[in-house]
Amino acid sequence: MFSSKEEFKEVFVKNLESETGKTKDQATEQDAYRALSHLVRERLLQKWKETEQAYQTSGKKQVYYFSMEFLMGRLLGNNLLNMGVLNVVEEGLMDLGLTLPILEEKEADAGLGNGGLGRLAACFLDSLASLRLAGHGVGLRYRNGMFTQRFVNGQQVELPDHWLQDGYMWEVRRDEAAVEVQFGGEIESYEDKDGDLHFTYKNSQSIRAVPYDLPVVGYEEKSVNTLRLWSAEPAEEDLLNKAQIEQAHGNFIGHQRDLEEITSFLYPDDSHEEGKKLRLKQEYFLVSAGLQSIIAQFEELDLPWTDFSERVALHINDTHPALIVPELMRIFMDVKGLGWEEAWSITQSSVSYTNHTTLSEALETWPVDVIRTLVPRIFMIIEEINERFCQSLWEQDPGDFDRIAQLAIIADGTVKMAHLSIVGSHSVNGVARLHTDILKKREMKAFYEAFPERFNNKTNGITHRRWLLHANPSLSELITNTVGEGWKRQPNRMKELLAYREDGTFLDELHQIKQQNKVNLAQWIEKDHGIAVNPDSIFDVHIKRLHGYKRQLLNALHIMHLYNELKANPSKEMTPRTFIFGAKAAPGYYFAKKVIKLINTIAEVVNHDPDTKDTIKVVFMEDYSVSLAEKIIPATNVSEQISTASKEASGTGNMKLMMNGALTLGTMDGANVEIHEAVGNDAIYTFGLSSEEVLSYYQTGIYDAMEMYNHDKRIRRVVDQLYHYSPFSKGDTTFHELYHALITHNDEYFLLKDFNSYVAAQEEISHDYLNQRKWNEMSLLNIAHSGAFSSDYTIQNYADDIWKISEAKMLNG
Ligand code: 26W
Repeated sequence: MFSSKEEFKEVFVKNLESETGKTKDQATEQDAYRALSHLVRERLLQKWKETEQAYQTSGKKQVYYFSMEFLMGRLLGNNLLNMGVLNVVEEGLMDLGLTLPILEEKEADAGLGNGGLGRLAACFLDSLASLRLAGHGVGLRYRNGMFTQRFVNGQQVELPDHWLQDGYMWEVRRDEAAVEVQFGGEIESYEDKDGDLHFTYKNSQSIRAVPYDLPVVGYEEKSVNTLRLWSAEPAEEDLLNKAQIEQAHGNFIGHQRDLEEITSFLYPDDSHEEGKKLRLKQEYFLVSAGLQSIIAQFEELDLPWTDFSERVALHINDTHPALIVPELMRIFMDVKGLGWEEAWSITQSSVSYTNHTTLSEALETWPVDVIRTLVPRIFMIIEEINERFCQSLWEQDPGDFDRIAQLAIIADGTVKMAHLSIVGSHSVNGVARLHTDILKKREMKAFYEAFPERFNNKTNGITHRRWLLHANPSLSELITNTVGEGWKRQPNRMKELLAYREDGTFLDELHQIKQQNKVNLAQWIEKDHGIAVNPDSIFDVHIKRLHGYKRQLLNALHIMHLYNELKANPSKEMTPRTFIFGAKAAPGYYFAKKVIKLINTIAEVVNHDPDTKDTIKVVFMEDYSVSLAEKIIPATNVSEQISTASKEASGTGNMKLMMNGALTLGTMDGANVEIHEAVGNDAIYTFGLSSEEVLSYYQTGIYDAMEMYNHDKRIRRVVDQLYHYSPFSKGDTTFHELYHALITHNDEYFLLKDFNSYVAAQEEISHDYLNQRKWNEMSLLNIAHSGAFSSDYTIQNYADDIWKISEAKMLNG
């Protein structure tokens, strides 16, 4: 792209000056960011077009990953890295008196996701492009992404995220590919002269879907794939009609707003299905627009419909895009004239589905009435799918009504989206070994028994390019200097680092890098939060969505416990710690917001108390996001992965932190189990109930939180501090709900049950950290074994087992 630093400087300055009309010295950092991004984007276009052509002409299958969320973060740095020009650009900018990381900060995060599920989708796109696989994302262009979080009086306040405000550098609007999506109205059917049934829509509302494409640059610019984000606009015809009717009423603007509302914001909830009509509208809009454009592309190939599933794989990221199944049926039958059997067989062999959670409150179901009014034809098709499915169950096992009732897609006036997804797919996967086992043995047992061949596991992964190469350049450099370049394409080769586990010089270097990253983060914390933290303390990090099952409250209780110990004995020996939190709570999740308030209150107390402030510091970092994660993760010593066993489907933060040399403090949950297996028992701290134990407690109902409280002084002390007068409660009732969750509601997530083993594990950490040599060796083990969790391997497995796609050859090599 730029053969030399000098060439880069020349084009960059020319670009900057011609775009802004300012001289280089007059230009702002924002100007420089824009000029640089513009330049990069321009240079990508050629490869992007080539990739598209190569895919279309190669005759290979393409996969479309449908997801309501893509948590992309910033793209500039990552694109420069993948294009192989990061160093040239960084050095060139330096000559010009500019700093790349500062320019990168000018880009707004594309925060089009809540958490794990959305970030996984982003990592998958990076791996698809880097492995030269023809795979694209299909999503929504929300005008407001994940809300911006602020703390006022220690409480979370949500501000809208206007990420498109200054114009987004990485999108290309494609008017020519716009399609229309129909909502509502009534369905009328008529028979033609051959006796075939046809359906027409009366009074339905048409909404224009306009795609915006984002380039997804693969490593070494092997290929540039596409993330297509759909935006809702009023359809022209509809606008004209309505304008005529409504101008008199002056309600025209309101009408336009209604139509655009569909892509106005991301639902900020990742664990409770809200059942809001607008959400269902979003889901259908995504599915219908996405499928129409994919089908149009397929039709350009002039192939019979029977070839569809050999050319196209459609993946649904959780059940949110599950309407793919009936929508595909609708298009095949109503628009393309196929019969049911043929349409069904093509649909099933094209569609696959990933489940990301077993939390029952997160499983999507929609009231029949809501679906019927919003998408009447789709509802008819779902009914037919359900009827035929129940019929086939009956034929397999006549008279087993229980089984049919259990598996039916429609039951009790609701449509179960997970059932629709399983029935309409050829593959169903969980996201970590334990999670998939739980699906098979419990949550989806009856389906597993009916269709064992459909179920498989695909343990999650993360892109080592963003999370190591980009986020932690100094560690990456050390790895490269030690084992060569090979690990960048074959991350498993990080295992070659194991040869250095007893090499004092190497371990010292590793330590130095971690220390420097901690100093950098400490500076950031000081600047942003005004809190001075000690870089020699243990950086203990808990970053993820705020949720009961993720147990940030357990971490908080432990800090209260440490405070109590120090207050009782100020000269007590304690390894200094900095507890760092990052988490957003769903706006309507009352409990979660109380936990934020509690942690901020603890911070106020311990950070200022002369008996504790030099030993414990607590920092709750505002507005946790992908780019903030990139700053925190390289500086972490301890990775808190303390979910109630069986609840965290996989976790992916656990992998990012391990890859950056943090030691996991975790329960045997999700992918922690596989991390434990990879690093061995001596390089991880595990504690707490097993998933078997948790599930059996839920079954028997014999757990008694009150008993834990009554029989354990340390537990009683911290729990009482929530309810009675304490330095934290200051005598008011702010934290009573937290007390009630633990005592009155019997501690649903077993915090009290796991408290003592958690404290013991933390004590072991405090002890081990003092032995720097041992700590660094454990850290090395984590880094060395982390390559296995690169999403490149995960994606290769999806490609081989589920999608059946292979590397596409580019036209010019
Ligand atoms: C409709 C409301 C809603 C929205 C999103 C319910 C549930 C979700 C997601 C399934 C929540 C999610 O992000 N799940 C996480 O997915 C990650 C990627 O597989 C896993 O690593 C996490 O364990 C899982 O919690």
